[in-house]
Amino acid sequence: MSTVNPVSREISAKIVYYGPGLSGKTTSLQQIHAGVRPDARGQLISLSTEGDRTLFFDFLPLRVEQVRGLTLRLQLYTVPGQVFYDATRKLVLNGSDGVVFVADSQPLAVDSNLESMSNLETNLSEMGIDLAAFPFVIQYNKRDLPSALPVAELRRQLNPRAVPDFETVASRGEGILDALKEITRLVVRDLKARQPRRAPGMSLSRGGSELARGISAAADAPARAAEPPRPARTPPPLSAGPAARREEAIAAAAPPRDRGQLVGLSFARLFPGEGTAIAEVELEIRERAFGPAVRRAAEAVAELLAALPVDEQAPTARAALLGLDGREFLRLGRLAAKPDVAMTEQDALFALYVLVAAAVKAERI
Ligand SMILES: Nc1nc2c(ncn2[C@@H]2O[C@H](COP(=O)(O)OP(=O)(O)OP(=O)(O)O)[C@@H](O)[C@H]2O)c(=O)[nH]1
Ligand SMILES: [Mg+2]
Repeated sequence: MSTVNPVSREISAKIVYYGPGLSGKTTSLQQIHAGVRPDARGQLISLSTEGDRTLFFDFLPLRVEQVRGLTLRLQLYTVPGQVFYDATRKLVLNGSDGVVFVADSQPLAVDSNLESMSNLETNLSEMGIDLAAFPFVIQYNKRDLPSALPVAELRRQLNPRAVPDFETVASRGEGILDALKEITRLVVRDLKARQPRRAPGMSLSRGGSELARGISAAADAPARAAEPPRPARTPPPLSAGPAARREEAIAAAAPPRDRGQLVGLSFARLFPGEGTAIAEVELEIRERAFGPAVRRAAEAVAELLAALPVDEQAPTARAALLGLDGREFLRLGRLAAKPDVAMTEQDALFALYVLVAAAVKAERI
């Protein structure tokens, strides 16, 4: 799901490369990685591959400078194309802002292209998204192969809505950046279209209308794509620790009655009935017990990751899948190992922030 950070003036959006097995999704990301200036891209991370096959996903962060001082951060993901990895595809698709469908042009891939396209529609609709109204482009890949079907035939099969489509040879990088530029354009246009005229309650003293659009788009985004019906599975409980301590923490986080508005302010209220660990961390911070606060937050994040419904075992991989910033996740781990005497209020607030971010993201899965 897209987010906007008005302080750093950054918009962040997630684009997913979808399509049948062996169609060229991973190769597309590799070519983007190779074709983009090093200062504009992060590391290409491929999680759990077996030979050529993606078992989990690939991830490539990009930073695109935009006009008027706005920076667009793109997170590109691939899904595993093989039919039996549908649960992973759903997880990767969650919160996406646009999709690039990579079709295989070979005649033997006709059925798997169609199956994958229908699987995409189904998975998006389960998340409350109509593909017809979603930023979407198609790559007809492997155009270099002599057996490649005519583009008109592929269009008839896969592109009845006439979305932007591209002939690509991913293995040589041909057409890949054009497809990426187009999906980026559609994603940004979609963000703008969904923003109200004014960002309510926002003081935009710096006057950037582009930023206003971005902020209000961010405010609006969850209402559209990312409010998928909550699965039956209840989110991981954020609770542990002695019951008395929990009650105390919950009481402290309770809505203020006749106190000042800010007294009792708590992120725990984002998770009615579940934000116990958050309330505990906040209580530790209020009591200036920064070491226990950091450790409690790290422990709660670990519980949250452990409860994710994925096969992947490595915590960093789970954190990446959840959408946590890898550097922040690692920093939390380092902080938790620091001796109490060296722990600062900033450390504890940072730990609280990572925990809240993780809990918000986990709720969306
Ligand atoms: N000839 C040709 N081969 C390609 C092209 N694009 C990718 N390939 C080859 O097709 C094979 C599969 O490519 P991948 O990018 O791994 O496919 P994928 O879509 O990620 O596959 P899964 O991870 O299983 O879903 C590799 O051997 C690539 O080198 C292309 O445009 N032309
Ligand atoms: Mg792959």
